Amino acid sequence: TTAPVTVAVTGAAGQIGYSLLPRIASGAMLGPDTPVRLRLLEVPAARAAAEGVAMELDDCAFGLLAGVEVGDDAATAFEGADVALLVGSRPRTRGMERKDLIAANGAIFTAQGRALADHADDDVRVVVVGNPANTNALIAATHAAGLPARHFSALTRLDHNRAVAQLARRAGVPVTAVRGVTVWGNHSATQYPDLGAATVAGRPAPEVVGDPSEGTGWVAGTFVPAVQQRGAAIIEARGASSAASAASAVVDHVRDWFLGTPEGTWTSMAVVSDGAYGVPEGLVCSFPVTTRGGEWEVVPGLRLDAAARAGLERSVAELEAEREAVRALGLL
Ligand code: NAX
Repeated sequence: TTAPVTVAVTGAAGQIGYSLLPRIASGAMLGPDTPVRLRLLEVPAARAAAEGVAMELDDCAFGLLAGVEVGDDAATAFEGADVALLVGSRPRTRGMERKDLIAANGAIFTAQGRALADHADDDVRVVVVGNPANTNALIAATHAAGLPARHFSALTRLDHNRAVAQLARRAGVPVTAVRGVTVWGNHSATQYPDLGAATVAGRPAPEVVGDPSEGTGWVAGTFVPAVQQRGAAIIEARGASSAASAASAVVDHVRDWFLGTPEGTWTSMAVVSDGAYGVPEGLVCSFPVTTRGGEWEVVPGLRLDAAARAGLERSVAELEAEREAVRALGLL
């Protein structure tokens, strides 16, 4: 076995934290040979609850868990962190306007970006889950002076996994038969799940689902809105937002980032744009990426049909509006 990897998790007492922490400690995220040391960060009011989660982690007697520390100070939680999972954020409450939400989260992610730069390992990889995830990642990366923006990402893997699962179910195949799905844009209802380059057991997905032409049939009528609205459907059914699936997506995102996407396919991840596919430079946008060893590359040369192009443009417009709102608050 290797030396323990230090993983900091914010929002540790929340519902995603509760599903996520045991998965990390079990080795699902970094592999069965890598011990992990967990740092749980919470707000003071939820610190006691996070201590309770830490007690349960002890009670799991995970062989790979090298230690758990709980705190409400970002500097301490991020000290020497190799991986930082920024799950905690300020939820939207009744009467709160969008700009209030952006301001509240702007303050959190500005402070956490600085704390990461000052205390985390220089090679830390950061995943922002707390919403608005893409823009929170942009804020954190901007304030993390000295850390490469490429080492910050936002989670769109849940959207990606939802798209893969919907396609597999429609085609009547296991999810492992699906390749080449992409989620473009923002982690919001404007995201565009794209099957244009996807295959099912090696055959073009649009053909398999009986929808070979652009913008008609199952893909446009059912698949795209189902993936875009899946978060709302879970809330409707469960009375609470996605948690186990979100945690599982974080595990997948980090595992693939470090251990690599499988040969012959890619995943979706929101990363800082270098202008690829016409996405303005600097926006944190979901792209098709291949990953390995903590690095990522946007998959080049995909052809977007008219619906995908329009969907990406709409989502990018929303990302630009969020960036403008953050700039207007003086947070960038
Ligand atoms: P919960 O409200 O259950 O938990 C959030 C926790 O974060 C709370 O315990 C809170 O005390 C803590 N927190 C707030 N500010 C903090 C700070 N500054 N430092 C440390 N901890 C802090 O929410 P949960 O369901 O766990 O969701 C967490 C976030 O993930 C939300 O913003 C949610 O919208 C977002 N999601 C993002 C997804 C994605 O795919 N990117 C999908 C799932 C989820 O909706």
